[in-house]
Amino acid sequence: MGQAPPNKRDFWWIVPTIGGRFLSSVSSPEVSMIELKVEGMSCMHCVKAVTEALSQVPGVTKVQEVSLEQGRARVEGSPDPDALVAAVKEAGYQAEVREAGAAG
Ligand SMILES: [Cu+2]
Repeated sequence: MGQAPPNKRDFWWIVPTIGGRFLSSVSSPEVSMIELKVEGMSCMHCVKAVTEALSQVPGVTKVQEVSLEQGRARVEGSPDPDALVAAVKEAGYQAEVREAGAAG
């Protein structure tokens, strides 16, 4: 009495392994990509300002791209799209959500 049988001890190794797998497979589909159309950028300073504005929106995990030539921005994460637009507008540019969906 008092000593756990070997089988029972092994069981505790299995549980954290399954738990870790479960968590990582659940969190990845939550990462989505949102593309914005951004108007009014004319130089690299604008790109930087938009990048910084987007990166500060809650839920944004990464600003993937802000393109001056194509007038667009892409962010990763699960932010409120309206908050992204508001952040860009606050920085002094026009924005609208082009596309929101799960990243490949
Ligand atoms: Cu500029």
